[in-house]
Amino acid sequence: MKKLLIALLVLATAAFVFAKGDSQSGSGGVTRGMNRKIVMGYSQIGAESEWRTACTNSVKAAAEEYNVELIFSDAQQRQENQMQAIRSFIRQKVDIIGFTPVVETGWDAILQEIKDAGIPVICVDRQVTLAAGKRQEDYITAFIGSNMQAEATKAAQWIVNYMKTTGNTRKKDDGRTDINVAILEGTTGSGAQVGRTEGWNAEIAKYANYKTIFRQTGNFTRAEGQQVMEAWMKSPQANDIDVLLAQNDDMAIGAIDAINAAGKKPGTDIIIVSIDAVKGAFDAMLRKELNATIECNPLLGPQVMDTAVKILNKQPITWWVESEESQFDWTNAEAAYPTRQY
Ligand code: GZL
Repeated sequence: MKKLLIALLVLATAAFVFAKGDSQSGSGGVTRGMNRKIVMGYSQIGAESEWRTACTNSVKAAAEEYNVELIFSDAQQRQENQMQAIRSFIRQKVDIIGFTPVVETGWDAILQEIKDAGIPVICVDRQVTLAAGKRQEDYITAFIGSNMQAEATKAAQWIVNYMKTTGNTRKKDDGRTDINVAILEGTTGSGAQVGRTEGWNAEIAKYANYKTIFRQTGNFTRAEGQQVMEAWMKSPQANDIDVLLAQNDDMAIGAIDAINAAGKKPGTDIIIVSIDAVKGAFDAMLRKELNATIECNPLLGPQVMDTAVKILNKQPITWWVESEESQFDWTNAEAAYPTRQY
């Protein structure tokens, strides 16, 4: 009897393992919404920030969820690596290509190669700028990402409102009306840096008392944001900085370390607003070291896969569906934190 029970247990376990293995290979069957499994080549720019990591994780998780075979390439922030990866995707005859252009320009030739190969392409997160007379829509099947100008407009509006009420403690002390701004820009020439610079400049130009006294790229990384801020805090104008705009949270967090090291109080002596709304920004807001962050949604994976299926099924799509985004500061960060997903 005992031997029979052991035999039955062994058989049951074997059946389960086979089924599980089968269900996995079975999931090799078809992509959700398709009658076959599609192959997507995806060129990601790198892993420079919390935001980028969240975006990559979202794309990979969504590929699993949709049962899309994902050929994923990390370009280490180098455009030439993206070109190589995309040419490899073309050679492999993938069904569809997804890519985040590290910078806006230099894509005309490769987009023509993709078009000649008859492969649809989804641009994710950052946009491209093509040669004069060329339309993105004629080379890129769909764009999925945020409105970078709008994010920076929100940042400028938040700063102006805040400095009118509580933020400008210095104005009371020394009667100055000018508000001096330092700006940490993202990767030079990237769609995020170009768009956020345009959005901020256009909005802040409405207020003559805002003066930009520092502007430099921190390349969207914490380390470079810290290095640049350290240099500014050692400069003769260190004490003139009223506001810091960081074009992403990682640079703001690095700058906060530098401001603390210089013996000043981030969030009080220097009012800081950044963009992304990653968890690190919420931690800094709860420490009262970051004043506000404007959300930029990295959880684009599901939209990428859904759009890919629609394109390959020749269903109608909207070329750009702008991400829905919020903003956070000391009035709502604590309540929002527990449900944040990145
Ligand atoms: C914005 C994205 C930017 C983020 C940074 O959509 O391209 O790149 O703001 C990231 O954190 O590095």
